[in-house]
Amino acid sequence: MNDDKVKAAQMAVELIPNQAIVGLGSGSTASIFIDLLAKRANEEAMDITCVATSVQTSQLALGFGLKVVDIDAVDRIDVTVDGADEVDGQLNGIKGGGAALLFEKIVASNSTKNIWVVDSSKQHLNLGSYRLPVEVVKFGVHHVYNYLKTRDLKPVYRQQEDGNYLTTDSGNYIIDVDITGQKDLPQLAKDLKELTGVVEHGLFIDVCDVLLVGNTGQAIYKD
Ligand code: ABF
Repeated sequence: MNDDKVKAAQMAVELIPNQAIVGLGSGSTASIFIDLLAKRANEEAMDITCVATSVQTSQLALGFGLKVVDIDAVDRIDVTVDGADEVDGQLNGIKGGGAALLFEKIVASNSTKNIWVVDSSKQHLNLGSYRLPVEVVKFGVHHVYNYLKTRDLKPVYRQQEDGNYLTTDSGNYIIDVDITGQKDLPQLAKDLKELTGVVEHGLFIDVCDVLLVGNTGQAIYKD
């Protein structure tokens, strides 16, 4: 287990109130957080209800004995803890390396506070080292792919090990694009979102409130 991810997850667990509706992220760091949260919830008899960002996370949390409910069973999520693939100095990020970006964004946008847990390898001055995932409905997907090509975004279909296209929890495909050199990310986010067939993309702008960096022990708050 990566010690830096464990440290970030530990820092996050300490920020969870005793009574809260908690959004559970996906990915390896979020999984460590879920394990630690379950332990603390049990030891301190916390009143915690969770909402998961993927089927895998839901199963993991239930396995640890946490109470998991459907997102529509709660009015609001108090705090969500999730990982990220890349984060810039303004706490904007790329997420979706684990293909859970759609549920992650829905949970994040219904959360009062969003905490991201990372190690410092995820921090970059500008976003783009990591390819941006774009979730696209299957019908007509190749037309979206072709359009992304004309935008010079170098699209690549996300594949599984068996060579088939990966299908998300919502039954869509993922196309990963290269955003290196894109100067106006809010505009790119808007353009992608407006593209018919695109369900969501992994650019999370102005979402993260607190970034916890495991190996440096830093808690960076959004301005
Ligand atoms: C999740 O965390 C995903 O969006 C992302 O792909 C993943 C990356 O984190 P980790 O390194 O913790 O697995 O939020």
